[in-house]
Amino acid sequence: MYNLHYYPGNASFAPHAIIREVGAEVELTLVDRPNNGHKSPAYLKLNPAGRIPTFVDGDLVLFEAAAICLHLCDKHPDVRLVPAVGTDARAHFYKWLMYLTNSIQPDVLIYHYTGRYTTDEAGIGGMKAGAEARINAWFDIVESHMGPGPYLLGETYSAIDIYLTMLCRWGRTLGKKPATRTKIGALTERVLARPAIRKTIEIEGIEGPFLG
Ligand SMILES: N[C@@H](CCC(=O)N[C@@H](CS)C(=O)NCC(=O)O)C(=O)O
Repeated sequence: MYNLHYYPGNASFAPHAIIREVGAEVELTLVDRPNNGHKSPAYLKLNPAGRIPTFVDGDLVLFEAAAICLHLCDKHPDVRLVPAVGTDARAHFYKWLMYLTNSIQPDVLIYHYTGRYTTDEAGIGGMKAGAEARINAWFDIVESHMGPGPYLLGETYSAIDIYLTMLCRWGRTLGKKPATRTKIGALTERVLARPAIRKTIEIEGIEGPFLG
């Protein structure tokens, strides 16, 4: 049985949702984030970065949400949450996943944890504003380059739609909520209507509008 160390709505959300999509058995371990449980010696043994999530399957211990998502997609190929290897669709899947994790996600983290990225307290406000502008531009690129949809890969739902929806939640306090863009909004609406996603939200106890 899989074990996922999670905290509601955190980067654990995408792997958790994929586990629900594939119908695998999972034991969830709620990280005591308010008391820095993710910095405890026991947790750091599993995840030296002290971040959430961590995935355990027997001897396999994995950190990094996107890596966990890819591994789960590989383990459950029948559910087809990732296109076949070597196809153009797979290449676009890689492109969008890397874009989400390498371009959008870091700037969202700078926006939320600005103080960690500078020693100049007076500059925090400006840095946060800069991060917000960059995040808006990144989401604009998704909106203008994702094709007719309804999903990032067109007609085919995949793991990256879940990942994008998670990042839209993380951006819900921005002046311009990511999912207010037309295509992204339609995509997230479909994702959030899926029983597996609704179940993930319910189990994590996430209340209120998911996208703000
Ligand atoms: N690149 C990591 C980022 C994970 C991450 O930033 N997790 C956040 C929660 S969403 C976290 O653990 N924050 C606590 C901290 O950094 O101290 C991943 O995708 O797994």
